[in-house]
Amino acid sequence: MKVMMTMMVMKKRVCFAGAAVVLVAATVATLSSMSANAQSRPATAQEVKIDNFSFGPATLTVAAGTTVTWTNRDDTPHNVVSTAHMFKSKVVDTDEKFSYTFTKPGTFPYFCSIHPKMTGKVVVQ
Ligand SMILES: [Cu+2]
Repeated sequence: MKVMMTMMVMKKRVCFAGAAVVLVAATVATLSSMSANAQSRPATAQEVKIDNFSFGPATLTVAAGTTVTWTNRDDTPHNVVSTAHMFKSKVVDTDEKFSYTFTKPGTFPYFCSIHPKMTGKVVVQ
């Protein structure tokens, strides 16, 4: 009788371990299909953070049709001005945003006209 009980307990453990493996495998499969989707579908929104008197990332590469949003995380007001006069934000205060949608391919440099040493560019593919 004692042996039977031990066997049952062992069976339960094996069963539980098996279920755990299936669960982990299913999770991994879901996660990898999710990241595959993210890679095959180009993002339609991208962000540039303004902090410590710089644009990050300084060069942002996006697909045509992407809306880029600049968010000022600095405690100083900045703006976002296209070198080629394609767009110009108003003064963007702390935690404020400015967005622009890039429709055609090319390289679009911009700067902050309040602090002209702050530069960045968006590469549209
Ligand atoms: Cu600035």
